[in-house]
Amino acid sequence: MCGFYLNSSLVLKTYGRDVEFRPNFQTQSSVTVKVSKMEEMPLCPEHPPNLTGPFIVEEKNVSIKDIMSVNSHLQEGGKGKPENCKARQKIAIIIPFRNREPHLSIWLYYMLPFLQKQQADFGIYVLEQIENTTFNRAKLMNVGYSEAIKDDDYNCFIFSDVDIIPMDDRNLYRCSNNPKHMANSLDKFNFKLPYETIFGGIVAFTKEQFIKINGFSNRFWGWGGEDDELYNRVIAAGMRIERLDPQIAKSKAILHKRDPGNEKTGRSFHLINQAAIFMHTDGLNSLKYDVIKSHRHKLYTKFTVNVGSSEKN
Ligand code: UD2
Ligand code: MN
Repeated sequence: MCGFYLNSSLVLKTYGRDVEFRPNFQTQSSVTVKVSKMEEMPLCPEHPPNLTGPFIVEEKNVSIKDIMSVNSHLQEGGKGKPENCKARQKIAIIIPFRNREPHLSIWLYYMLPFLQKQQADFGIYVLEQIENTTFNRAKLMNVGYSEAIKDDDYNCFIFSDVDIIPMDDRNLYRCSNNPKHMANSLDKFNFKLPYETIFGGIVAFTKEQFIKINGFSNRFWGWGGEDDELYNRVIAAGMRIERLDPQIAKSKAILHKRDPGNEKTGRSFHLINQAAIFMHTDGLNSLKYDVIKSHRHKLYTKFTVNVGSSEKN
């Protein structure tokens, strides 16, 4: 009793609020071991050592159960990190989503092993928009960013369509000194840019870069325009975009019909050229939404959200 008393009062003085954990020596020592292991871990190399280059991406039926069985070491919520080194970036992958389960399965099937091979420290976030509202891809991206930063200390955000998968593991899923356009070499466009300023599909921003442009516009309802407006924000903020060598950036875009609820309305298209003005008031700082449901799946974290409707915005 005396020993315990002495120990706990000592701890009280030294550790303040942690006092209730201290009498348990088991806990104390395991925490110490973990901390020192992290401190000792070297930084991961800039170029992951085990990359093998091009691979074939097939559109096949894969079950979530099968994907789970080969990714058993992931943490709940679709989080992974290298075991023996400390990653240089902490990456949130943000995927806008509604009724695309087969595409999400293919994406996870290829991307979870891909990210681990690249020694990424990552979390996967699926932002699902509720039914009966016009789809708003850009707003879902802002919601994904906002929820991800509440969840973990990410410093890199990769905003990716659910239907694009890289075909070469040298295409590093990382942020750069400037915002990066990563869907610059798609099979459906013969691995060429359809136009020079295209900025759709997959883009990567550091936290600072994304804050600098106030995120995406929230005002693009239905298909199209939001990616071009984003490009204009980047330029207006004095940044430029980067792209990888198209040979390495080769990616598969799954072909599909336009989804119901994501028709082209074109009503926001006049905003594309006004990005420099509206980016200050329309974006992360004006974002409103309700989380209807959040769910930590083994392979991803999903937020089902109400982002409102075009009529009210
Ligand atoms: C192009 C762009 C895309 C976006 C879109 C216009 C490229 C390579 N892609 O893609 O980034 O700018 O045009 O908005 O430049 N989604 C759902 N459910 C839906 C609707 C959309 O999950 O009902 C998600 C899904 O992640 C999808 C993404 O939104 O990949 C973009 O929609 P899309 O695939 O219909 O657009 P697409 O292929 O024309
Ligand atoms: Mn698509």
